[in-house]
Amino acid sequence: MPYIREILTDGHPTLRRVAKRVNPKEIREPLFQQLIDDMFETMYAAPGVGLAAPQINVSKRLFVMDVHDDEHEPAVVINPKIEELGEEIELREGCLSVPGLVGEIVRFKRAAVSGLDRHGEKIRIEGEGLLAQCLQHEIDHLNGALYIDRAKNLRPAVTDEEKETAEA
Ligand code: GNR
Ligand code: NI
Repeated sequence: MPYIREILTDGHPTLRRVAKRVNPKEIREPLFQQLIDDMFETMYAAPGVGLAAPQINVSKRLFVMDVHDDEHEPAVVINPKIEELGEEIELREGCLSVPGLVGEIVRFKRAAVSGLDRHGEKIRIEGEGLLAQCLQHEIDHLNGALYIDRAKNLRPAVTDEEKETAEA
């Protein structure tokens, strides 16, 4: 059964490590499948639109995501490679590992990620808006970066909009 794992917060060294690539042979193993299930469980409970493995103290290159729109299914991406597309825009952002804060960050408007799914099959996800923002945010986690490293106007979430960004 999947269970909710503890989400690390800023200050924990695992959040600052460059996560290790996953050996594709490991993907089929029950413990790895459990990790994926637990990541979804933890992301939905938070609630959040994405969660990277280092946030639950697993320094491996994978993340889960569910932006809750009609065009994109919930996804797990293992060993992701990102293409940043289109122009840059400033967006409001939050992170489950930096609870209660929001700030503005410059991101690419569109992004695509290719990698492996939970069966070890190749996948590619491309989009704009929150999906593109989330892809870039999760890749940053795998590289030991947090949005607060580059954010402007970092502040406690006060308005309803800010709270929504801060927690989901
Ligand atoms: O749930 C989340 N919401 C969010 C909102 C704006 C920009 C990025 C994000 S990702 C965040 C979940 C999280 O911290 N993933 O690593
Ligand atoms: Ni985050």
